Amino acid sequence: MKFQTVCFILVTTGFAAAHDNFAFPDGFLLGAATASYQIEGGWDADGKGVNIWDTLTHERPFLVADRSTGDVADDSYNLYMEDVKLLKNMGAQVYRFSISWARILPEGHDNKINQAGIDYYNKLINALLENGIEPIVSIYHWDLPQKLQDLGGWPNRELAIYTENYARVLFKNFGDRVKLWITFNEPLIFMGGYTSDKGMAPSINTPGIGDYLTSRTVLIAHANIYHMYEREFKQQQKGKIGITLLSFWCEPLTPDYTEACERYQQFQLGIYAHPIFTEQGDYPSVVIERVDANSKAEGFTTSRLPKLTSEEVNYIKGTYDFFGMNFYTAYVGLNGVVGGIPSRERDMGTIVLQDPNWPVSASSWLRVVPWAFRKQLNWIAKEYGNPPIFVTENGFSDYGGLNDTNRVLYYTEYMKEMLKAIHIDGVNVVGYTAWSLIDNFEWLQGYTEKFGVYEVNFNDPSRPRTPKESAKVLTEIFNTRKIPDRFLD
Ligand code: GBH
Repeated sequence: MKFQTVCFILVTTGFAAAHDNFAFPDGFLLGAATASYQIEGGWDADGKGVNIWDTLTHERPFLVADRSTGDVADDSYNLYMEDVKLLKNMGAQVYRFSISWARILPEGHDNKINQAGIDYYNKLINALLENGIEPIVSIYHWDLPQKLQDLGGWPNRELAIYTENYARVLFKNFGDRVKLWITFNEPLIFMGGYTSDKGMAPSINTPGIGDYLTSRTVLIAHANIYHMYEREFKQQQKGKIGITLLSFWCEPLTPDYTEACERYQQFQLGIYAHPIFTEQGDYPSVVIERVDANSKAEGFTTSRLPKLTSEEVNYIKGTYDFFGMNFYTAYVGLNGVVGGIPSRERDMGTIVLQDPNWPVSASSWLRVVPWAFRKQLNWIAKEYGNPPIFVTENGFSDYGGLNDTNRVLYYTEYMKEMLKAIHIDGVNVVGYTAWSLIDNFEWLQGYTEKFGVYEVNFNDPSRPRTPKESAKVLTEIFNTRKIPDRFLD
């Protein structure tokens, strides 16, 4: 009898503790995310300049799965109040959106400011704040002004200065109210715009060269913005600056391939995170060694990896207040040489595959692997000294429909793994914004892959937004600040 009572107490406290593990800590920020070109439309409205995605969709429509454009998209340029209402109804504390550079500076440079663009973002920011939602602003989410691409785009290191000047305009105009800033979204992906003439904008075929040139410009631009904010704004505005980096978990096919996955991490994440988030700074040594060696073997006199000077290494090191993390999926990794000569893939020397048993989404690259989220969070915490991590994107694609059960499962399972990383492993995760608030223009996949928790009818000129099942579940999670019991096993 006595024994039974003891057992009962142990079981119930164990149960309660397990459930507390699925609650969000005090101060943890919850919300949703979007990006300018994917939702705004108004591509030529009120003085906006042309950007590289306008150019790609207009001049090479065959690159987009459904030959669609972001000309109108969700029409958030006009319907932003609808978006604010959705966020408010969900109980979102934060909204992550990006600013269209060419809407603010039509030609990319700060000599000509488009007041209508400033007005648009002022209206959005003020509406968010009036509704108790804190803005998180991405300075750059892939829509480079065409005029800067005409100068070579990101491989041209002068862009590090132009970006600083653009960011200054944003801090001056919005920094009194915006306190969380992200310099870049996923440079790993947009540097891919310089690796193929069938890929992302600007869709230029200079693999193994244009991408590495881009990484240097982006690192210097990021540091320029961080230091400029410290010098000119931080004392008064008291905001925080981070960068958002994409990574995938790499699970070694067998323990023999642990090195292969480690290399994969350094080539995807380390290229950007090592210079910024480690004590040592600079590109990871494995990246430097392998690109240098391959360049030589390929007959290049100069390495394809443009080096950072020791001044630049010191200047870039430590330029962060938080680590923005986008996370979607995982791969299985092994040794192997793939990719053209030259290319980053070949330099990396790791092949990645997806396990056919992992559940699929509508996106070829995205399978559902919740446990990988916890592993990747731990990898980042360990490698970079447990920085504050803001999960700026996480989400699932399907082909549409309001009964999005698979998206609900994706969110609840991934959030549970994140909460284990927080409560059990001690990873310092401070916020989470779901990708995405609304269905939108999914880059080269156009409108064929849906990521929204609100459905948007793109055939209706008024672009009505309707909650999916996932919006309802996120609403419940945002309001109760825990994973509902029915999703706990
Ligand atoms: C994020 O990238 C982006 O930040 C966001 O804008 C995007 O909407 C979201 O994820 C969902 O993809 O078009 O077939 O060439 C995550 C990584 C980068 C994966 C682009 C898909 C393009 C595939 N994504 N990649 S394709």
